[in-house]
Amino acid sequence: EKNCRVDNFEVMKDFNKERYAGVWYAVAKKDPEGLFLLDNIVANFKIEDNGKMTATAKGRVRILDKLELCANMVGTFIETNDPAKYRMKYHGALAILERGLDDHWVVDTDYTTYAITYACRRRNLDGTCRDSYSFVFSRDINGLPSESQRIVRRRQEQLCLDRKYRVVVHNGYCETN
Ligand code: FEN
Repeated sequence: EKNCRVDNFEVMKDFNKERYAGVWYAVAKKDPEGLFLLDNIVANFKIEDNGKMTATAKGRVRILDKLELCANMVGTFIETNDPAKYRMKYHGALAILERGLDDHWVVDTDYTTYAITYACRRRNLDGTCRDSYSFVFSRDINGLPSESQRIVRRRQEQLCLDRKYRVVVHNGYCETN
């Protein structure tokens, strides 16, 4: 029987942040409630000299209902007992952009092709997730090979988020804006 309790979700075993570093293109996402990055989402993970993981993320947002811009977001990652489960403090380069503290769980990755991340912001009393977001990342802006797609699809089901994802468009908007 299927178990959608967040505490039972499996995450990447022996997660290696050094191998995870570098550029990842979001190719699909499941949105949380409220404001979020729309598309053209590119993340760049780094390991700082002190060993801590940080990341920048760009993505298109729509503010004030009609103004579009590229949000430059900055995240710093706080380690937990599980190497694949981080707390991510993030803020935007512009003060109007949202800031917050989210989970950042690396659910699965092969480091060279795909990654799938998960964040549950709010839980129901039964331990299932009330408000989550998730990214499917690819090293290749053009998407994932079908072998990786099959793996990702299975992970999405395990997160109880199958069919909740949308494709993330990359049309160069954040290279020029
Ligand atoms: C992640 C990759 C690693 C680094 C970071 C990531 C997460 C970024 C998040 C961004 C949220 C942006 C929002 C923008 C916003 C995991 C990709 C940091 C979680 C919510 C608006 C829209 C409209 C408005 C004000 C602000 O604030 N958008 O009027």
